[in-house]
Amino acid sequence: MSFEQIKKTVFFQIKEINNPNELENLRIKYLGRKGELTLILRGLKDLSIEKRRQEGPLAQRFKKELEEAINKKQKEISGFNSQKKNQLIDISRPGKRVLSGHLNPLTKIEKEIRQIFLAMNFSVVEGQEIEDDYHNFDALHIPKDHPARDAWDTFWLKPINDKQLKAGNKPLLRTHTSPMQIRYMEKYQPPFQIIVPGRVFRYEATDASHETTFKQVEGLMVGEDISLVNFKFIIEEFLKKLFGEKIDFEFRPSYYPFVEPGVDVYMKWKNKWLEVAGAGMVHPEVFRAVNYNPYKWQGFAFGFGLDRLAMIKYKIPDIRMFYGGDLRFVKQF
Ligand code: YSA
Repeated sequence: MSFEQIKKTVFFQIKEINNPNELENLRIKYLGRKGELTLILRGLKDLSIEKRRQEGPLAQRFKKELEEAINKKQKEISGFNSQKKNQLIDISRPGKRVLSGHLNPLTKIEKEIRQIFLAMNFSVVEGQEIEDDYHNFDALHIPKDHPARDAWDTFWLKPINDKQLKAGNKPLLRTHTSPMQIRYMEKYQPPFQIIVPGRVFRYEATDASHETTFKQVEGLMVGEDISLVNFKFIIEEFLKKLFGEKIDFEFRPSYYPFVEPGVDVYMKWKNKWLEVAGAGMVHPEVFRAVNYNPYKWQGFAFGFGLDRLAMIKYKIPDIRMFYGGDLRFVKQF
């Protein structure tokens, strides 16, 4: 075979080969001691000086290309074979541990709380994090300039149009989940019982039990004969299901403009009493704001601090750990 003929066929042949024996045979055929290319190269010395100068370098380059193509194919074939070997499963070998992610304790406790209330026939409603001052304050009987507004230090947002400049429409990050009481009652008629889990925001200093962003679970039950006794029963049932029968908690009188009477729920944390919820019987003015007849309907409402419940349940000493992003913390749950 001439040099040109070999060139035309050999690379095509290499492409078709898929086992090491065939490849070795090809190598011997062209590059072996008596191989076709070897003989051509050996014959160069018999050519005239001019022809040798012309064909010599071409033949050497071709030899190099051929050797490289063979080496490359060899690697391909051996890689393929070892891959094939790896595909055989040795079922006697110990299994490989699959690393799984972890739920943040706040997500975990929220899931549990949703289940507890669903089992008590409550519906779960989602709210919005960007609110207006009417729903966050006014409709909840907290008028502008009322000192009670100070209890909810607010992140105000920049109005994006003229409408949002007007009192009542001013945008803010909700400071509590209670505005959803208003939004729900504006849309639906009683009787009903709902919870609203969600994130809230406060412009305040942080410490072991205070964050600027935390979660609350709002609750609202409205009907014709709802009393403080129903409220007490639901709260006790909820806490028992979340913490077990042996729990340390107490109710204390409190004040919120949107309830009458107002109550706080306290639980033991790090051997101290910690407020875990604000609550009470819905104020008649709140019912008036949503066009409910306060002589016909009664209701109770509550707002639990979800982070604080999680701190007590999982014995977490500082609320800021939830948002610290330390995986060693999250992996414990
Ligand atoms: C009251 C009466 C109702 O009819 C309905 C709801 C409420 C609760 C009211 N909306 C409210 O936000 N009250 S609160 O300011 O005392 O917060 C409620 C709970 O959220 C607290 O008991 C506490 O558990 C938690 N909390 C408050 N500020 C917090 C906080 N958790 C973490 N960081 C903070 N900065």
